[in-house]
Amino acid sequence: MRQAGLDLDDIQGDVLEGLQKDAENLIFFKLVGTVYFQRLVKQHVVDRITSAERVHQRSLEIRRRQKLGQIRRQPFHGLNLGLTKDGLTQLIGAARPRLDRAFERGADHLETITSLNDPPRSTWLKKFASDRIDGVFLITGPDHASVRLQSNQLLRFLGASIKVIYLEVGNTRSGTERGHEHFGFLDNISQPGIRGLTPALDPIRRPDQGLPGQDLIWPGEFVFGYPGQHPEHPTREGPPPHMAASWLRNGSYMVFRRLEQKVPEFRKFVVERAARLGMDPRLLAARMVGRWKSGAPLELAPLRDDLGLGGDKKRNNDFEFGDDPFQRKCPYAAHIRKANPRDDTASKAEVQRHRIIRAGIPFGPEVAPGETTTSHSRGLMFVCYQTSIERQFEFIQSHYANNHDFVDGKRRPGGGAVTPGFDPIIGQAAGNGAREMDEPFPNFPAGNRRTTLEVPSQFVVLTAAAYFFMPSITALRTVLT
Ligand code: N7H
Repeated sequence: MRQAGLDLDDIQGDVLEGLQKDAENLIFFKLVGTVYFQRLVKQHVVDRITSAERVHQRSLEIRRRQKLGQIRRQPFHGLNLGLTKDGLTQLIGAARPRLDRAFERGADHLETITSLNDPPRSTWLKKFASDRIDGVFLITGPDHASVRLQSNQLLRFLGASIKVIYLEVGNTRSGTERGHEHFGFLDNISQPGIRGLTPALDPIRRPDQGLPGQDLIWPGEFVFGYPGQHPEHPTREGPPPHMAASWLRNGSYMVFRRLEQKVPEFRKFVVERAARLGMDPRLLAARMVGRWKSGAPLELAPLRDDLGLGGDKKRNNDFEFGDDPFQRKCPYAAHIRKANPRDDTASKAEVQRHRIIRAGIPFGPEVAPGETTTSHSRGLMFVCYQTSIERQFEFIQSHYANNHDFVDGKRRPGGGAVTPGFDPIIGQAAGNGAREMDEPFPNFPAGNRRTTLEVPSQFVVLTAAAYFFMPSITALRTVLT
């Protein structure tokens, strides 16, 4: 069921369903010959940009093959291009329209860093922070070698028109860890469904969901030019987000954050604290995330992992938090309960206006035998899409994850007030201070033991960040080049 008007041919492929990737090179560059770059992009790049339509057709093809039991896939290469505020200014001049406030400020602005409690820019990767970043190429494929080959070809086309500031190739993990991020948890389970693109599995009984538990969101939350969410109703159509210029249509904002993960330190912390609390370390880690490593959500498997549930797309996202009012199954501060509180606040309509589409990829090597403190940089190249960086990504980071009072208004079974604490995965305290999370030990199915988890340091550390606009393919062909 495709909504008439969702112009997938014009939207870049990473935005809605994500370029299918086992490896991805992110090439951050500065423009050095703008006019030359514009000519080369028009000549060699625009026709190679992978559209959302191609990605969508590829997903359908993968599903068809899976149904037939065919696991071999044809290699798929993707190419997308994003531009920062500086890149847009280089291409169309200083008199260009002003976009989203957060985008115009940029991820490396002191105000942004302060409002998100991010580590200072002086601690970011030296190379990344060494010069102005005007844009990013996303080059995806089945493995490092083919992605490097595609990247080299692109860089040859572009010659001296750009200077590469930083590049990094990420890849999905292999074997039984495929699809899992570096702490070991299955990722990419819960994404918003897109009205007009994601089919409802059960259109009669659940017309507002794609897969069970996957709420359908109006596309204007992620791509310009379409209706967004209604501010007061969780499923009704709302107005399209404001566009500063008509060429923003079919474009989207991309947030990039290179998040280093201190895996050996995380593992050691979990084992030590679990012993202190007298609980299984796997349960403690699951209570920090809200899901078990298999992907099984605590709301449906509160005490032990359930591998069948974890891998079952029709069941592993089919839950809300409202019927767990005392965090007996899943702590209020667990990463997924913070990042998408579902029905846990006074207004679901409000929560649905703070959704993002995630499209990141892990980077760095596996933990080496004997690596007890991190000696190789590894983590997640976090990428997400939205039409307001301020209302979507930044809101989740600052008002949910970093806010120890969120979700507010919660009570103990006996009536006392609760401070839920920080998201122990991505929450950041001012000045890199210590964080606390309420109720690491489960009081399930009953019980009244009060516990607090103190998290003295970050296991997820920001090492680079930037905000991009992913223009429509038409804008890349016309206004911008
Ligand atoms: Fe998170 N993790 O391993 O703990 N994330 N995340 N994330 N995240 C999710 O449901 C993780 C980060 C969201 O709808 C899962 O798909 C790690 C940032 C949202 O129920 C796991 C890092 C932001 C969801 C992780 C990281 C978010 C989500 C469960 C950094 C935004 C969906 C898999 C290194 C500010 C919630 C799944 C929902 C899920 C982990 C970053 C947001 C396992 C390790 C920066 C919205």
